[in-house]
Amino acid sequence: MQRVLALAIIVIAVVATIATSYVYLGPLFQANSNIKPAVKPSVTMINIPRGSSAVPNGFNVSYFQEFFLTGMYPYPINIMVTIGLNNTIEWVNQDTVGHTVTTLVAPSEALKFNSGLILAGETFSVTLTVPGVYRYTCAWHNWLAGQITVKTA
Ligand SMILES: [Cu+2]
Repeated sequence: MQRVLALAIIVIAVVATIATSYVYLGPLFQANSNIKPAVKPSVTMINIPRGSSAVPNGFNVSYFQEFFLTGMYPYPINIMVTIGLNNTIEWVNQDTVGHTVTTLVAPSEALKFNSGLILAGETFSVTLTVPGVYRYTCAWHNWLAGQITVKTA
């Protein structure tokens, strides 16, 4: 009986942590910013769909690695998003394998964020506090690439 009670408390704690962490993430990361957003900070979701680990036809990894950094890469970037300053992006891994969100290009004053491995079914969030263009890829599956533009207005 005691063991069941302990288990129930753990389950409630985990659920509460998951439910509340999402809410607190934005305000936490904004604490040091001097620029107040005109609107309430928003969260943009990017889904990593099931089957994303399969290499698409015509993908050439060396070509990608040569041109993605310079912005001249003609292969369609899967994701292009524009968000406001201090807004959050959340990646949701709906695939059956792990992926990363690894920043290769970022504005000079910004951190090149790296998610580490986002396991199947897990999420990763980042709040971007420096305007400009960010380009990221999955470290394991380079075709999972994206570009984020953060605008001040
Ligand atoms: Cu991947």
